[in-house]
Amino acid sequence: MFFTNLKMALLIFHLLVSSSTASAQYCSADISSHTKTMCPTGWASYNNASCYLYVATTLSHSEAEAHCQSYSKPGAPVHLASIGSKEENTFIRDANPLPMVAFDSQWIGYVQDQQTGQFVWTDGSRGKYDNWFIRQPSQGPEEHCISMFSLSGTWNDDDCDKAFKFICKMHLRVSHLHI
Ligand SMILES: [Ca+2]
Repeated sequence: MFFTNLKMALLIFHLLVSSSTASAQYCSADISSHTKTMCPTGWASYNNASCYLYVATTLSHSEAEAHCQSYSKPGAPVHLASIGSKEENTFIRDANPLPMVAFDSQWIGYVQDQQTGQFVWTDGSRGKYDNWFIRQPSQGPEEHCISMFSLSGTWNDDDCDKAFKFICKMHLRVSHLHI
């Protein structure tokens, strides 16, 4: 009886410690850019500034964007991945844990505004970096959403209704702007 109670007490203690550790991690990620930031389990971390989730489910571009947004937390918005530099593009390509085949495509958060013809990021990023595959963007009549070829990391404009795997990106350092 004593040992059963002891086991139970240890289990409760373990649960309490685990849950307080988990909240502490989210806290440091959400409220300060000065402490070490943390990505949720299963997300790849880049420069303590952003986290990426590779989703194997295939969805249209707008469904994929909505799915990514559903992971947002206060101070840590999530969208389809924006890519601001060659270094970030290479990181995203190389960190991909999903099985890859040639010309396997994944949605990223780049779309062509059909009013202006300009390419814009769904998370509002204003970077000018791009990494088009040869002869892209081909700007076919239905090609307004951008995917990344998994193996090369190059980009292609494609039909937004196609179902592709996709990459979500969580921004960790925007929270201090809203405090
Ligand atoms: Ca194309």
